[in-house]
Formats: sequence, structure tokens, C-alpha cells
Amino acid sequence: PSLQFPARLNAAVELLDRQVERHADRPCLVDAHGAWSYRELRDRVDRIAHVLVQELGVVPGARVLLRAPNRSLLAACWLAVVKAGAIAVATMPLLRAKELRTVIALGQVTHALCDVALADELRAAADGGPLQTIRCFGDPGAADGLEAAMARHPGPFTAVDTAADDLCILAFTSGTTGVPKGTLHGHRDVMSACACWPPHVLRPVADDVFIGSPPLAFTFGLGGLLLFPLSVGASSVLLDKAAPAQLLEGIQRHRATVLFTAPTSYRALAPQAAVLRGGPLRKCVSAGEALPAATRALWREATGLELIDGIGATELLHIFISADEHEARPGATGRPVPGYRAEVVDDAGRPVPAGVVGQLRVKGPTGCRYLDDPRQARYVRDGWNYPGDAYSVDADGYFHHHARTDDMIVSAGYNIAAPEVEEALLQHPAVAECGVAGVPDEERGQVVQAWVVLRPGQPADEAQVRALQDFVKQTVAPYKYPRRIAFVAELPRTATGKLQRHRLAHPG
Ligand code: 3UK
Repeated sequence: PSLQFPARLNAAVELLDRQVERHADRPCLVDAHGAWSYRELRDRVDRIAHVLVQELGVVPGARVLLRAPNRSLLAACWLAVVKAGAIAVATMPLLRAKELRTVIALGQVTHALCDVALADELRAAADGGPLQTIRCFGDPGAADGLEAAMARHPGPFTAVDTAADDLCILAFTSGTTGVPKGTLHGHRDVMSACACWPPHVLRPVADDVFIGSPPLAFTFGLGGLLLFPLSVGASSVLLDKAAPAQLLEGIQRHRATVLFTAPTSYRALAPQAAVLRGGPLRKCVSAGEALPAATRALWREATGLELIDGIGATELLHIFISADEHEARPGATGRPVPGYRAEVVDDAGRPVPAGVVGQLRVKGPTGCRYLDDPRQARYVRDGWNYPGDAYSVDADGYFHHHARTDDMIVSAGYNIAAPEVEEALLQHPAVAECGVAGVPDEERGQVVQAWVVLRPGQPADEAQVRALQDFVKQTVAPYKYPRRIAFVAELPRTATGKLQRHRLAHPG
């Protein structure tokens, strides 16, 4: 990919203003409040940018927190912050005051644009910290709201003249374990992400209609539902709620062609997804967690579509190993995306032979700087990012995910990857969802335990336990079978929908 960008670069200008020059009246964003063309989105963005600069005193480099469910106005706020040369700190709607307080303090956040329905938690979090100015939206009648302020500022906003490496994103990792890391990205990173995975793997066109579940505050959603559709002049449907039922309804109603969601969501959708067969939906992207081969098969059987798997990370902005629908191999994530190098190395940093499990490391145009963090030295070495995953590479150069490094169970001297045991259980028809983790054991150090959500009507009894254990023993090496199984109603997940395996044994 060509990754040559001018020294002065503003991602909002590249992604939005350039498209307005080409197709001002094409559909751009759709949400529950209506549809905006590219021209209409730019009009909203420019009004918000005026409000930020003239009324709220936002200066280049200021950190502006954003907090709302997915909707067009949130996307406009994000673009306005970037156009004004400031740094967007988008936060997951599910975050509570305690977590927001950490984001505000670590990120030195001074301003916020917030959905009025989510403002109480933010006000509580702001108390006593650097965040001085909160402007709410979502209540168009409010005299002091963002919409009223936007009405006072018609007319174009001249983008702040930013350097390509000026920062525009501060994003926090999902933190399946431990304190989230703050990752920083610049305007060039945003444009590089748009130049690598989308044209080489997804290959979207201007007529595509994007839809999906990840929040815009998660860079998976930011790329998939805003940056990538804008970069090709396509349109995007933003759902404020994207549980399987709403997602399925949205795909049909808006005739979506490109879908972004996580493996658990594909698994939950699959039983009703046959209605999509033969329809306009043509590309389905799975990321955020390892894609079990069983889920890939369920989706193919229901819809006739082969999932596009890709591993991305907040610190790398978006997907860096992936395979398109023609090159996909069950059980593998794919190969490095053009523009990226990926390797699997041992503890001394030496590449391991084919088939051997080691640490994944990645180098590419979107590798990040971290917000001041003592862990920086562990996660970035010699320009390589170490996202914390155990991988192997096969003879054809396909990368196979084994586990997050924290999700390796060591039992009686064996290394057991929790996702591999989950994958085996998911092939059993009684299992809706499951999570696997190691629990302490006198004799073996750790033993494998599974927490299983059964499909409706399945008995949660001893016979079921034995049936599942036998099934795993026949599917993978018998020493990996879950010696303990607990039946539960739901599994602990992060705000981005990832399974928190460390919380399985210690809920709450
Ligand atoms: C895991 C995967 C196996 C992996 C993300 C797409 O998930 C994203 O970012 P996060 O910072 O988490 C990164 C970690 O998640 N992971 C993600 N995708 C896969 N594991 N197969 C996959 N396909 O442990 C990785 O280190 O929350 C995903 C785009 C942007 C993103 N930020």
C-alpha cells in the first residue's frame, strides 16, 4: 500500500471534506433519527467544531471526551474534535463513574461532549478532576445543549492545520485483565489504517452499506463503522442498540452489505440468519476475539457466507492479520495484512519454527505510543508491538491464535489454551456459550474448569457434565478436558464484549 502522506494532514479533512468534493449528496450516515448525506454530515461537523473552538475554548491538542451510544451525532462530534486539531477520547457507554474518572485523570481530559442520558455518571466522574466543561446533546429543546449551540454557528469551519503525526486519538484498551492501557494515534495512523486492511482484504465499494455492533469508542467500531465507509464514499448505519435481534432487523431494513461484529454475536445470530441468504449482505467481518471454527461453520451453513476473520488491537488501531472470504482457513486468523509485518517469537525474541507456539509481535504503520505507562517497555520493543497473544504460524504462513498470554492454563506441566477447550465445547449442540479458565489445584497446580451457558431446554445435571467432558476428550487431546464444569446463566464480559476469563472463577 502507498503510505506516503503529506507532512500536513488532517484526517477529518481527508475522510470527509475530500468526499464532499466528490459526492456531496450521496448517503453517508443513517441512524434512528434519520439519514445524512456527506454534505449534511460536514455541515454538522463544522458547526460542532465552531462550538468547540469558539464557545468551549478547545485548543489544538486538548483532550475531548466523547460519550454516547452509536449515532450519527456522535460520529460528527468525533470528526469535529479531529478537525479542530484536538484529541478524541471516545468512551464506551457502559463505563461507570469509577472507570471514567481513571480515563479523565490519565488522559488529562478537559472537555466532554456527552449524551444527556449518560451525563450523570460523567458529572460524578468529573468532580475534582481536570474535566471542566461538559456539553450535552440528545435533548434538542435544551437551551444549553449542543444542538442549540450548533444552531448559532452556520458556515464552514477551516480545519486546524495539523501535522501528520499530531495526535488525534486517545483510546483505552479493553483490559481483559488489569488496568487499561491508554494508546495514542495520530492523523497519519488513521489514514494508514484506511489504506491497509480495507482495500487489501475487505475491498469495499461506494455502494456498500456498513452496519455492525461495536461501539465507535472501540477502534474496531470506529474503523468499521465510520473511517472505512467514509474512506470509500460508502454509507454506514449506526445502531444505538445492537443485540442480535436489533442487528438482524437493521441488516434487513437497511439492506446492509458489510457487517462488523464479534464471534459471540455471529454465534447468537446464526439460528435466525437464514433469512439473510441470497440477500444484499456480502461481507461479514469477525474480530475482537478468536473465531471458533464451529462458529465459522454455523454462519456459513445459515447464510452461505464465509466470515472474514481479523485480529486487531487498540494499540494498532485496527486489523493487522486477516484473510478474506476466499482465502479463509478454519482455525486460522489469516496472514499479515499488506503494510504489516508479523512474527511469532520465543522469550528471547527469536522467531520460532513453523507450528511452534510463541509470542505474537507486529510492526506496522499504525503502531502506537502509549500514554505514559510503566508497562510500555513490555508492550513495545525495537519498534515491535507485543499485543499479548500466543500464536503459531503454519507452513503456508497462516497465523493460528492459541490464547491471550494470560489465558494459558498450566496443568500438571501441560500448557492448555483456554480458547481451544472452549472451541471444543462449542461444537456440542447443548452449548450456547462457554468460558474456560484454570483454577488452583493442590495436585496439578491448576485444573481446567469450564463455565457453560446451556441452550434453552438443556438439563444442567451430572449426566450433562459427563457428556460434555467425554465430548471434549474425543475432540482434543484428552488431558485438556475440563475436570470441572459449572452451568451459569451468563459470562463476564468487558464493555467491548470480550470474555473476561480471569473473572469466571471470581465473579463480581
Ligand atoms: C484479541 C483476537 C483472536 C487479541 C480490535 C479489531 O479487539 C480489538 O482490540 P482490543 O485492544 O483487543 C486486542 C486483543 O483482542 N483479538 C482481537 N481480534 C482477534 N484474537 N482472533 C481475532 N480475530 O487478544 C488482541 O490482542 O480490544 C479488533 C479491530 C480493532 C480492535 N481494536
